[in-house]
Amino acid sequence: MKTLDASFFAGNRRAAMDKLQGGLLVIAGYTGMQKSNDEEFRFTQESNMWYLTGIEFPDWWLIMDGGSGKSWLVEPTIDERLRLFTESLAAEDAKAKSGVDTVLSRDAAMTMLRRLAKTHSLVHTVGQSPYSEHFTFALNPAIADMKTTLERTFVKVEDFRLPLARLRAIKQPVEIDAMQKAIDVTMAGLSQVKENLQSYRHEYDIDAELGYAFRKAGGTHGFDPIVASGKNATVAHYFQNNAALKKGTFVMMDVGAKLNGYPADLTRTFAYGKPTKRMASVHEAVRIMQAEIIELIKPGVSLEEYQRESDAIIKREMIKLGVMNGPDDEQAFRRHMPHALSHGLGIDVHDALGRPREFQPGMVLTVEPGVYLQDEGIGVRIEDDILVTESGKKNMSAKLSTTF
Ligand SMILES: [Mn+2]
Repeated sequence: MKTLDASFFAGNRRAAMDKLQGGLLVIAGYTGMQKSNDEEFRFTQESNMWYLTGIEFPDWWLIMDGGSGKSWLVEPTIDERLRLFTESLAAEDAKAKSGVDTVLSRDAAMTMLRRLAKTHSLVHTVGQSPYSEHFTFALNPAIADMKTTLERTFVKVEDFRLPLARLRAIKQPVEIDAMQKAIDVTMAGLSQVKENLQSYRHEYDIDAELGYAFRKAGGTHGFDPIVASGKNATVAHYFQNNAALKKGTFVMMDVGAKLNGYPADLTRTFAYGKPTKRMASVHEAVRIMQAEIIELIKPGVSLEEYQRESDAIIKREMIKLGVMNGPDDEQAFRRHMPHALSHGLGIDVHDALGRPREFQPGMVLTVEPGVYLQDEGIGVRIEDDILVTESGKKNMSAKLSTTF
């Protein structure tokens, strides 16, 4: 089986070179970020940098010249004392991992960029996410620092995020295999939780069970897990996972193992103790809408049509539940389903699809409708990961029952 080795990253660089049409691309990997005092967050690489190099250490750069077809890695300057304290990546290992055969120092890279600027007025880079102004957290400074550096050296700097997103949106077989593995591990963890559910006493018992299952399989959590019981499940992104479980409530788990660079993203809502009739009908409504929405997905269907038809399905079920006054009751609709129905899935849990007009084979997206009844303390969400195929779609998590 083909693996995510140097040939994968080299192939990704070749595909990016084609899109560069003789142009230059210079991108910075992320820098390490402070967690507290002298402690650092566990490092996660910027996804485009990972896609093109596989490097998972901070402060590396990649330079690609579409003219010559050549790539260079740039290693960070790390003094010998620091090297004794912190794991770092040797140049030889960086070459083996990425398939890039030249590693430059920062100084040599700056000299080369100034030389390239004599023949190229334009350089491409990976800029900030277009939504980043809405984020409530600090951004990784490496991206802005690189842009500043390039603006000092070149006449014009253009963002190459969209062409890369379009490449990344169409998954290669080797990526689909990696994603299926992460999904399989996540399904196994959630099945285990379902089997043991009545023996747990707290949300954190479930959190621990899932974390154990993911680590034992060689993975990690792909994102902070959500284990939300009772009314906690009416908050879309609950994260405390500490509450005691109460009989006769739902517990909703939105989790994903990450292995080999690719995370799963699955949600199931199980009953702790015996659910009320009302809870059962809310759960059934979400199951029905989710199954119907998945059936809408196939190549050529526009995302606009998908959204419109999905909204109609969700509204129909909400009206049946008596939580919307009619199909035009947008306020109730948004209150009871405040998050996105679907998102791309890839190296990023919320992976850009590159603003496509329609579904294309190779895209992987989540389908995750929910109904959140804040006044009744009931929250239900069900999420599967769907691969768009030539003939329609494949539900990659179909083996995990959606029942409570
Ligand atoms: Mn999701």
